[in-house]
Amino acid sequence: MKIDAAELRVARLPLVIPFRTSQASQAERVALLVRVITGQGEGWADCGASPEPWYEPEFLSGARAVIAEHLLPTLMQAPDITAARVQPLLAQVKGNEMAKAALETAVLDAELRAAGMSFAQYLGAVTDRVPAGVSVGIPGSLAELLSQVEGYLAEGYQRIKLKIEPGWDTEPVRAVRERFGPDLALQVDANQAYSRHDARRLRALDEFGLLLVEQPLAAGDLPGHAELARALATPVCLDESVTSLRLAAVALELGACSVLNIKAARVGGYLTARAIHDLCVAHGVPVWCGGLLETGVGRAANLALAALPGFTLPGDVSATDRYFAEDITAPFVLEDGHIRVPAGPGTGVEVIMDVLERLTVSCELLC
Ligand code: NPG
Repeated sequence: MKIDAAELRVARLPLVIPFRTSQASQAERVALLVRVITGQGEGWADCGASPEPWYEPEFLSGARAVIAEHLLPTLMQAPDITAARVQPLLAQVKGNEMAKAALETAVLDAELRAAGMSFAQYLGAVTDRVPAGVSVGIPGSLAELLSQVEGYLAEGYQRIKLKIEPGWDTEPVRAVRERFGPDLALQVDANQAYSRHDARRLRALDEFGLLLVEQPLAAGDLPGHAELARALATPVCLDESVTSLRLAAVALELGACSVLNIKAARVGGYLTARAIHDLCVAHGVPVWCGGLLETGVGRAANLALAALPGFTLPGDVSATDRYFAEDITAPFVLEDGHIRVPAGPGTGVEVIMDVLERLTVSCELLC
């Protein structure tokens, strides 16, 4: 297929509850949505980049610029484009994985819709529903945290992830354990907030029987994570550190983690995400699907990824009402603690254009 035109649209979706991590606080999701228009139909993607470069070096207006100025012109010159050709064609551009992932995903969506195949089928899903976890931001108080966790558990969420930072770690974890008991599937995410000197502080989490501690140290510090992994009983999981298949292999080789969070946006798309999954399966390393507060467009594709056999831990794939009062696709709902994997062609969801138009703050057409 050939890309005739593409639309880059920025939409603002208010969050139902502000979301704070050790790095940033947000009250809305500002989404860069990519629509490719081809002779055989359209494809959509939700680019993972945030407005500020606080989670990853990439950020929204940078992603928009690199797509418009470098990536899209290259793809639009190609006479015959498939999702599998996107990364090789874009290889001259270094980094910018989220921007590349958005284009690969939109092309894959168009390709699969034209072929009548779902993302789940294409990626090799082995289940039609996945267990839902939920990521709980850093709240204003312990009481607020306990009430949020209680609410999520009442809704049926099967795993709770607490955001932590120095000064907000053992106390909230202890409080949640004491209140909800030892059987609660519980993990923590530091978003790089600790340093190698904090090993003792992190070791204090060992007594709580956590599933894992996610990204405690700086993204570039793979040796530090390896050292920490040897010092902790709690399994170390990587997120921000792993932006490619090569880095996933290096991390496993160094023993820098024993669990991996896979986000397709962070690694350049669903094809690399699947390759990292395959690598982890070969190494016996469990993986789970991370989230970036995606709209329904991004969540649909994440659900397909989370249905692959190596995703043995519940992911950050929650129901729509955990994020937004109004989404740009039909809502995803919890069914007995699970979310259904879309089965229709492509991502299997349709964008509700009048809602999207209302939430759009800018839109540019490139042709
Ligand atoms: O459920 O989509 C979700 C959110 C999961 O905690 C989550 N995401 O650090 O992984 C993260 C965090 C995040 C959200 C990071 C938005 C950056 C932007």
